[in-house]
Amino acid sequence: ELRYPERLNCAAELLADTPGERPAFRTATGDVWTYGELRARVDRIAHVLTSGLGVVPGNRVLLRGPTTPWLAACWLAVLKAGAVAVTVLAQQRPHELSTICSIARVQYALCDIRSVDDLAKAEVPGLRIVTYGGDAPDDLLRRDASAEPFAPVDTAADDVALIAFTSGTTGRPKGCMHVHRDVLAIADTFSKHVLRPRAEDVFAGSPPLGFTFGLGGLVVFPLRAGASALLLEQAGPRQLLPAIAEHRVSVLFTAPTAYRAMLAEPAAYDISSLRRCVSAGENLPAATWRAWYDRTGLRVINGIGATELLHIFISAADDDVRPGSTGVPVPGWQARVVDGAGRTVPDGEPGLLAVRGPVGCRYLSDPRQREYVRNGWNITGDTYVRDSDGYFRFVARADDMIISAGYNIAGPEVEDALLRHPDVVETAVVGRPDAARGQVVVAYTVLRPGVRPDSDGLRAFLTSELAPYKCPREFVFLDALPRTATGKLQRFRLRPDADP
Ligand code: 3SK
Repeated sequence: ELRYPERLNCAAELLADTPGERPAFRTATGDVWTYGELRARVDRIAHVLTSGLGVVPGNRVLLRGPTTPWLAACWLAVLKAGAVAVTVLAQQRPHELSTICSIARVQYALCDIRSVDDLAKAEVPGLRIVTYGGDAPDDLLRRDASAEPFAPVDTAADDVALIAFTSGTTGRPKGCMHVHRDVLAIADTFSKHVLRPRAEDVFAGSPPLGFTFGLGGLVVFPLRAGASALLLEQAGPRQLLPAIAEHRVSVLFTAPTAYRAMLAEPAAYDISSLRRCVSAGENLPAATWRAWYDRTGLRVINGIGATELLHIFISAADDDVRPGSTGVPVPGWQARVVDGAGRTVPDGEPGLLAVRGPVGCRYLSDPRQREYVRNGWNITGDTYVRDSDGYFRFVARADDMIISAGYNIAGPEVEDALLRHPDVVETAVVGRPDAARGQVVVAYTVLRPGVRPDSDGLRAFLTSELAPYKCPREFVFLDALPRTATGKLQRFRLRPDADP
């Protein structure tokens, strides 16, 4: 069981122990921030927030900008000052930003100068925006601020530290509140027991800090381990490979799409520094796991996480990995597969994934709390099977099952099979309403550049991989699949009744 003191400021704790001369953050252009420099900059920002702007504990402060050490320092300073960080994505547009600010009652914003236009257009009443990274006189970094150490605000372990927004793949955003204890708990469960980082590790990856997958993987876990993180403003698959090679990255956090895209690149980079590769954000098909293993000899650590639960709660590493399975509950977590009434279903049968552990879902004034938390269990919205050996296997998002002529078909199973075809780069398999069959299976597919679309060839390939009733009736070829700003597939946009 995790035990933390009743009074706890997680930012102070993350910054406390590592010797000042050790590297904390690096950038693609070669800047290195030591722990000593990070501590001094965090303290300066905390002084600006409190003495300069009048921020008091509990105030909500929006953070927006590309992934840089300054953004990470602002996040740490907000928490150290006892305020609540509301981290958003650089891609979010004025309307989304104004909804988030209104739900979270945001009063202040620290914004990278390059991302300020959309925030200004959001026209949030009373919002005080302070920029950083530019040369205007009101720039946060140009303000006179005390160079004295900033004494962390004496927060309780149960005080809210951050509000992370999720819209899932559709719908009005939900604000998930997480407390100081939660931030350390994700490091002391998944990171400590599954990832097992070392102080010499260099972390890097693609998820932005506005997505808790990135916040954990690129800030909380490296700092808790006294390690360093390479923070990349551009972290697409094309930038990741050279960055890993140049900065000798050893721990990689990214999503299945990025692993596939990196595999599609020529093996021109020396990525032998990698020792840990984490995949989350969506399910990692066995075909992708095997292809990465064949290319690198590394066993990807697959995981399922949720903004509601802050980070990963089912996973496996090293010899415990079973390709195609997510893994077992992370130490500290419990998981079950249940029916609609909350009863455990027998092993081998699909049902709803229910989990509980050191972090729980607390939506900010949202009635959907009652759907997510039932009898103390968090119902994640995923359909899973628990195998008899205790491994949890993803089937589909609960609302992504296709029912065709009475058969239940999991879109991801068909996708996994299609991804074994050498010409297929990405695919999403959905149900389309059909008068005769209820639904028919349609595969939206992205092919390797230059490959001619050939539905018959793909169908012939699939008949040797899957039962015929699972094979798509139709193939639609696209240049790219629709995704959210955090890279999650938006299946609903491929359904014929989707909003345009
Ligand atoms: O939403 C997710 O998929 C996720 C995965 C890992 C860690 C955190 C999150 C939010």
